[in-house]
Amino acid sequence: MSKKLVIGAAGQLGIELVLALQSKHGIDSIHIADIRVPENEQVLKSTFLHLDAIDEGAMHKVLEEGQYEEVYHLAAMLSATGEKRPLAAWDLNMQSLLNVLEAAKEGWVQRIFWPSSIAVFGPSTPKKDVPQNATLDPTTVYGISKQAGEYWCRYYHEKYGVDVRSLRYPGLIGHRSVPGGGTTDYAVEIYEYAAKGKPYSCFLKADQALPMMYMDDAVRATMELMAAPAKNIRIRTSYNLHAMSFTPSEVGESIRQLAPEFQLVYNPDQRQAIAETWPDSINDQAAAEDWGWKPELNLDQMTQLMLDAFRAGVVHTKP
Ligand code: AKB
Repeated sequence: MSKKLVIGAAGQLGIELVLALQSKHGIDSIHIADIRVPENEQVLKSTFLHLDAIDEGAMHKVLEEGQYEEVYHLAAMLSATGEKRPLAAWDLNMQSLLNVLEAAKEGWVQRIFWPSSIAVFGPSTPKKDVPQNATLDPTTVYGISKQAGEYWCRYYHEKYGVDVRSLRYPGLIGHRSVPGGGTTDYAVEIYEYAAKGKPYSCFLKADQALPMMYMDDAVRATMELMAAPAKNIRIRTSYNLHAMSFTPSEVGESIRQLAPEFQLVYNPDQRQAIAETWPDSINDQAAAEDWGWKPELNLDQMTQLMLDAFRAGVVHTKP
């Protein structure tokens, strides 16, 4: 039981996590699953399993046959897309999680990682330095599914001893994969436009601060959480995680230090209303105490890395 499976391997986080797991454990130790084929040659060197995560029978067949040491279950519909298809978002986000938890209860999986999000917070949560045990008050279906999922994780841990671990990710910013359907996606797109010398129209307001994290920090947090001794994991709902907090206007200023001609305009859409319910910054002391979490990258360091990567043409292209 030393194999690891990433479900949702074609997604923004999936691609990045598979690359990191491959380089740590070897290509053959990692299996990847998704309903679509990942658009990344390196990722596809691992065994690919076509899987609809909502299909209980198919999921259980894969997990029983695979007998995985670790399953990273990342398949989900994010906040903005989820508001367009609320019932489909609920079905995907909940049913797929329950399929994995049941498989672990059967003993087919030793350890599960499942992502939660800052979307569990809402209007009655404090805006700044949100404590680990703050009120959860989600306003999106995505956020409701993450809140419910957190409690399902704790339930399976307490009732059945399932070793399931989780992080409340902020907006994730990376250049090796494309985000899809999130409220924080602007913070990836903006770099791609800037690197290509194109003006960017931001779908959030200039002063909308949100918690964000460079992808390498997020992947490292995930792997450190999964490598920690089970006795250290005191929180079985989901850990707060923080790295930086910035507004679109601040990221624009950071870009202009390296690309002075960059033009940024604002055309807020329905995603602004979602962003307004989320906090600015998060207190992640519990993660630091329990398994040593410490972010490494700040906004300007991330700007340099993102612009360099997009300028070198390492990645996807949208603009
Ligand atoms: C989204 O914007 O929906 C996600 C998230 C914060 O979980 N990036």
